[in-house]
Amino acid sequence: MPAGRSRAERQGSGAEGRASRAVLLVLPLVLALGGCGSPAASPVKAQVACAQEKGWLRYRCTVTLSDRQTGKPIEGANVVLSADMPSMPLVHSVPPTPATAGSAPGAYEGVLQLEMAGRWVIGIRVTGPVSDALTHDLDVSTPPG
Ligand SMILES: [Cu+2]
Repeated sequence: MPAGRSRAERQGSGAEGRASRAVLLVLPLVLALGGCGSPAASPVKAQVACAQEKGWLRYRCTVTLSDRQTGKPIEGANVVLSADMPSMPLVHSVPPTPATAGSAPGAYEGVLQLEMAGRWVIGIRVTGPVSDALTHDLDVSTPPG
């Protein structure tokens, strides 16, 4: 009997160990999804601002690209914006939109027609003098009225 009890106790602590390992695995994923970013090694730094346009769920996103090392604006890049909802895989199909050069050096703008309120992830694909793929989270609220 004492042997049986000690085996049960070991099983119990094993289950706890597995649970805490699962939490540790999930945490970096959650952190990676939060905010705006790219891998630390990325050569490109991107500032992204999306503002609602006239028309429901239309957003103008301005991406300002600079060299992470020198801080200089990246001009003459090809920038394509895309949008997807991570919570609804394969449900939406917002067409990728080429962004055009904005007024400030290194700025690129494109308009995305989203399809519903909720958390969207804006994809920013950069090619040209540098290549990179970045993302930016955009929370779209239900319009008033
Ligand atoms: Cu959706």
